[in-house]
Parts: sequence; structure tokens; C-alpha cells
Amino acid sequence: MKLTPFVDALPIPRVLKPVEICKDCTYYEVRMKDFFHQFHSELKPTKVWGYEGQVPGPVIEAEKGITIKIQWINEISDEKHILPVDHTLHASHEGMPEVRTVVHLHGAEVEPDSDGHPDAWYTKNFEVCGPLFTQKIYTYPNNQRAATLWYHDHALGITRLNVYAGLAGMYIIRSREERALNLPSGTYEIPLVIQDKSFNEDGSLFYPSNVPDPPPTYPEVSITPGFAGDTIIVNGKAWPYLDVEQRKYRFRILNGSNERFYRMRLSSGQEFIQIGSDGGLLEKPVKLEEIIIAPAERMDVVIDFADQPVGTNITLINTANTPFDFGDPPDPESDGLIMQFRVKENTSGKDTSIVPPILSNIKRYKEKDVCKIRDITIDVGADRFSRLLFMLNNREFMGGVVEKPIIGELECWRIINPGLGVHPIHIHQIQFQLLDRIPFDVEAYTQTGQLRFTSEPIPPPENERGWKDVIQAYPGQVTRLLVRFGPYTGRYVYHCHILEHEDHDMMRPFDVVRKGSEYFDCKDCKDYDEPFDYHKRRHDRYTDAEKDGYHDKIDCNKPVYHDIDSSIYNFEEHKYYDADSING
Ligand SMILES: [Cu+2]
Repeated sequence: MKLTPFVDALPIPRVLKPVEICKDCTYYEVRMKDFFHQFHSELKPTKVWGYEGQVPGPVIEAEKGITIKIQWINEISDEKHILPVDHTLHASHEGMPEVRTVVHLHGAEVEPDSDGHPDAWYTKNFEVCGPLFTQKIYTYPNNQRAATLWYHDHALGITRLNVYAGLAGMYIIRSREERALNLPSGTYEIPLVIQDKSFNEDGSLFYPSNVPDPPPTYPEVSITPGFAGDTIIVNGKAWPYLDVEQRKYRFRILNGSNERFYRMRLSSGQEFIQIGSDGGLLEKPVKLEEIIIAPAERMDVVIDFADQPVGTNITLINTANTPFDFGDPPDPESDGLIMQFRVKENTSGKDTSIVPPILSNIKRYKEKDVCKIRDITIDVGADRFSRLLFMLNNREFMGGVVEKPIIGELECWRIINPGLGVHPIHIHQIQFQLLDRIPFDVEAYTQTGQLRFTSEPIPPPENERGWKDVIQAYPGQVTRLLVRFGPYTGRYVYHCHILEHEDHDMMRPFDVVRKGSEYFDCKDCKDYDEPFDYHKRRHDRYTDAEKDGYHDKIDCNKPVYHDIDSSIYNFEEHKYYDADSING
């Protein structure tokens, strides 16, 4: 399927309107539906799943400190998934509902029951729910820095399919401080949700049902080690163009692709001015000729078109190999192209926006304050069908909870990657900081398990010195993160954000616990070692379903014991204490 690039204008996702604005929160309802969407004017409409009938979903605008509540409603009418389901993956066995969803607000600091745990999925109108489903309405306190977040599906075993089918959208937290900076705004601030897709001749989405020439041990429908589409989609259109005036624009770039990294350049040779990363504004703007963005990362950039002659067409180019960075280079005429900017005269008056030399204040964590060092190894093995299996700390998703960070304590997570590819590692609940990356002797490590560093630590590049929730873990390096959890306790996950890796066991649960919290030894569930409050809440719901061997016996309407810890929640002010005050 060959589509002509730069035929369709870039769509700007609309901003979602709330259902109700109350005194202390704003309430939204977001419906997931199946519908047809035209990705390119030469392409027949494509059946997709999307939020509020849009691909990508509408932008949700939040104000720092003002709580948003959202009911995410599954109204997808399909009985079966529109993409091939691999029934050998967790929670995907025959008999499990295929059309199940759960929404994760990526980068948001929220309590566990609003985090969209992969096992908190539900089907149409909440008829059938996963074992960790507890509530229909999610709460987002927005008590964090202004930032570009995104919401997307996270259902266990089918996240790659649900996101690829269209379930993704942007969520922007704004603040007074940021508005005061006078960065390009309004018409000149544009979200760019970059994804890749492939299409069949009839316009339907193509997603592989197996690897090419699968070995006889593979199941009929099988997950692959990663999928990249041949068509680059921005805000729901293939290779769109955008008319720009001779002035500055702010682009909030999100890589919402399954596997594909983008190494972005402008054909004009001009620089991007990066002003923000996953967790909001950097301290200072950083000028870059090239930006590498991994799946799920966000880059907030300003591009200044003021000196570009009217009539100039500037292409946003991709040169990243797939898989990154050892795979095939992109075709300069298809997946090597992202979109085009067409420079027009400035007709709307003088550009009074600026990029100030100081954008924000970032208090760096200090290595000397680290209470615990945690090694997270990236391991490659084989599953029971002899398929390539990426794991974290050599455990599968169901391999029990090992990481139990104490709320408020600073930890150093050392991600050890002895493999070939770059894995974008995402940790839920918090924003973290990159300490450094240290090259190590991979051969010695593989043989002895000992880390032997081969050079001095590489400090974070300027554009990775802000807050992050996804980090590119390079092969042959130990990526050291400084991580502090809070203000919530409970169960979260961390995982690789290559969605085919995440769905195939490159995801692990962890529990944020209170210092000295007693672990509850439950006679009925020997496999579970978790904080008492969490276990108590979950116990009946999970064990009954597990004894029966399937999950779908759970009544979603059953009242749930909902624990809010008064040591971290100020009931009078309806807000959570910050991590410093919990520890102090
Ligand atoms: Cu990975």
C-alpha cells in the first residue's frame, strides 16, 4: 500500500469538554468506541478503537492542583478483537473476553486504584472485570509539575493491540508558573502524537499474527518480538503537512508507537530547542540538531520558523533503525519521513512569545542520599514455545513481587542491559532522574554475572537532566536512575515500553510500602507476599477467581474496601502530603 506523503493537513486533536465542574474537581466521561477513521485521503476508512470517536483521543487539559475525575467507559461493540490475539499470553487464554480495556495515565502520580493496573481491566459497560478492578471512576490529583502526559490502554496481554487499534491520547497539565514564561501558546502550541501503522488493501489495520515462517513450536497466533508499521502517522494522519507562519511554535511530541524509536531531524538543518521532557520543563532550553525519542517518551520542543523563507517546505525526518538501533534503516521515502512544515507569511502579528534562558528549577536528587541500590537486569530467555522472551530480573510478570520500595526513600535503580537493543523502561507512580550511564564488560558479565565497568560514568546529556518516567536503557551500559516513590503505597508496575515486550513478560509488579510495614502471610495464597492493607483489599476477589481457574467471576459492583492512608492524605485539605513531609 503506497500512500503519497504530505497530502493531508495535520489534524489538531480537540480538547475534551468536562461533564461537570465541581468546587474541588472536574469530572469527565470518556467513551471507548469502535468506528471508522480515515488515516489518509488515498486510503479507505479503517476500523479502529478510540476514545470519544477520535484517533488519537481528545486532549485532556488539567490545571496543576485541580483534581480531575474520569469515568473511562468501554462501549466497544465488537465481540472479538479487531487484531490477532495471542491466547498464550497472560490473561488472554481462550474464554477470556477479548474486548477488555483499562486506562493508564502515563506519567501521572496517582493512587494505585486509579493507575490502570493491567489486571484492573473491564469489558463493555463493566460487565466483566479483571481481578484488580476496584472502581469505575479514576481520580487524578494533578499534584505534580506541569507536563505532557498521555493516556493509553494497559490491559494485560493485549496492550500492544489496544494501543495500536487507536486507544491513546494526550493529557496536558498546565500551571501558572509555566504560563508566566510566555512560551509559544494557543494556535502556536501543537501536540504531535507520532505512531506507525500498516494497512491492508481494504484499509483495515494490519498487525502480524505471527513471525514470518514460524517454527513448529509456535502457537498459531503468536506475539512477535516487536512490530513497526511502514506508515508514519501524526495526530491520526499519514505523513501530514502543517502550514506554519514565520514564527516560533511549541510542539509537544509524543512517541505513541509500539516498537519504533525515531531519530528526528529537520531537513532545513535547523535546530530543535528542547524545553521539556516526560515530567515537564527542563531547567534550561537545549539546542539539538537531532532528537531520539523512544516509545512513550515525550519531548517538548520549540521550532523557530522566523528565518525560513516563505514557501520553504521543511521535512521532519526519521533516521532511526528498527529494532533500535541494530535493525534496518528506514526507507527515506516512507518510514524515513514523519511530516512536513510549509512556511507561510506571518499574518497574525508580531511573535511576542519567547524561550526564556531559565525555564524551571529542578532540585537534583543526590547519590549520597540513596538508601537502597536495586539492580534491574534485562534478560533474554525462551518461553515454553521456544519464543524469544525478554524479562526483567529473570522473572515473568506472574513471578511474584520482589521490589518493595519504602515510601519516601531515595533508591538507585541500576538497569543492566547486556543485550543488543535499547529498551525504554517505564516506572509507574513517579517521575525519576537519570544519574548516569556506565559502560560495562558484557562478555565478563555474561560469563560471571559480575559487573566490570569499562569507563567512567557518562553523565546525563542536557536534555535528559529533567524529570523522566521512561528511560532509554542502552546495550552494554548500566543506566542508573534516582527514584523516590510517594505519596501513595500499594501495587504498581514497571516495564519495557516496547509494547510487544511488555505484553510478553517484560513487566513486573512492585509494591510501595510503609517503613516497617508488616508483611501479611496468608495461608490461602502462599504465592503472595504483600502489604497487609493491599492484600486484605484484594484477597477475596483474587483468590476465588484463581481457585476457579479463571478471572471473570468477579462482580465489579461489589463494594471495595478502599484504603486511604491518613499519614499521607490530609483529609481536611483534600490533598496528599508530598514525599518530603512524609519522611520528615
Ligand atoms: Cu524491551
